[in-house]
Amino acid sequence: MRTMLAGHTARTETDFDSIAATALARCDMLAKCSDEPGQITRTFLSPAMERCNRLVQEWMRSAGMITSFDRVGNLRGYYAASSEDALRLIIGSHLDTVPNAGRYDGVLGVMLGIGLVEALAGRRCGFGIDVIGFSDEEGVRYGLPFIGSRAATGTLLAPHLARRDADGIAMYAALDAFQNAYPDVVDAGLDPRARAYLEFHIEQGPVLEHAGLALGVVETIAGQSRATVAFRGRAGHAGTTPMFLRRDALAAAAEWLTAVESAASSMPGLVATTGRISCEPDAANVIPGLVRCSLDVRHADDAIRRAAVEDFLRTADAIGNRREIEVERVVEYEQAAVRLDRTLVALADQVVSEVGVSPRHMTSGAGHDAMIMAACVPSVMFFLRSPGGISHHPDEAVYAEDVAMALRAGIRFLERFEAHLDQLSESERKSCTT
Ligand code: HGY
Ligand code: MN
Ligand code: MN
Repeated sequence: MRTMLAGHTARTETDFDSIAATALARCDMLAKCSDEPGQITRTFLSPAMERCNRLVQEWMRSAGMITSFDRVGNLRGYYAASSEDALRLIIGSHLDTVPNAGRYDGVLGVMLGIGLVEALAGRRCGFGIDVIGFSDEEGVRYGLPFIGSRAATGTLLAPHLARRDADGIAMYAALDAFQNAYPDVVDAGLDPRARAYLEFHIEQGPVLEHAGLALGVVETIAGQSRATVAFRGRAGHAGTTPMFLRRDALAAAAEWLTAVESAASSMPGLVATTGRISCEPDAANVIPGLVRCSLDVRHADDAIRRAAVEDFLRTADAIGNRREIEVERVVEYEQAAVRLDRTLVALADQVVSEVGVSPRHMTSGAGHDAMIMAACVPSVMFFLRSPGGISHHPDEAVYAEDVAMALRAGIRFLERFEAHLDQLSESERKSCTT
């Protein structure tokens, strides 16, 4: 069956399989762009990110796109419309990773954006397509997620730029160095003609696999809070200090972690994680004096999440009081839950059913650039099934046939979006100072 795209013909169905294979091969190539040998770790403005960007830029150019870097290192590829000054659809995701990551989180969404342009086979739509590879979504280097999409939506603020990485390099200094190395960077804001944002992403969980579905449609993205809790006790000799005289910071933190885990386990739809912990002086024969724990709390309902965070921090205070341990806690960052655009969700439902998948609305427990972009333009996400439901792990996987399915749905989305453009009036473009 040939898909008509507003007077243009996309490639045949079988071509989607080969474009999907190319997208997956590119994910494999980008997996080699890592800051750490033997694993996939690619962080904000790192040398590995530069190698990754060079490859993606090449692929964008060979797909007929005009490429540019913006001031925060986002890589942009523009595929021109059939007419000058046309409105635009942004298709994006992120190119950075967590430490020891899988090869599809974020990256596949950018490869599918390029793949959709390739599936147009040189034909032009009635709107331009901006494919964006965001420079940082995971927040690994600066502890602040979504640097790329925040810059695009005007929410990367001065206090953020002052944050320092593990080597003490401030974000503004890292950006200065990048802009010196790339003097022709463009502004990081959205083009005023941008009217919608589309993101493809692996689900990173077990729901679609359990339901036997290749694709899902994201309706809501859960809100998240990130905090740091420090337990300050007293370091001491492990051999000479009786147990009753200790102020062991790690024992206090351990009690708190298990209290948080059991409390979170009893709150439906809530997840709480301590993924990072530091212990000083970190010696086997010294009682820990200072322990710092990260805390990541998520829920689709912001009031429930905020109440849970407060509850967990009060629990830390209570444990500290009882153990004569000082507790310093700070909520570093929070992002409200976001409901994606209903009209575009309906459009996504339509194209998913057209490719033979029953539409499944989902809440995403993972954060995505779409939750930031939604502040400026109507946004929509497709999920692809995650075999084994695993992510943020080298075993992260995706089925080639699901990637081809995503391309078929994506081409039909482009077709429908064209007919839909006039409804995305100026009013849809919320006030985004960038
Ligand atoms: O942590 C997250 O939700 C996403 O992977 N950035
Ligand atoms: Mn991730
Ligand atoms: Mn991601």
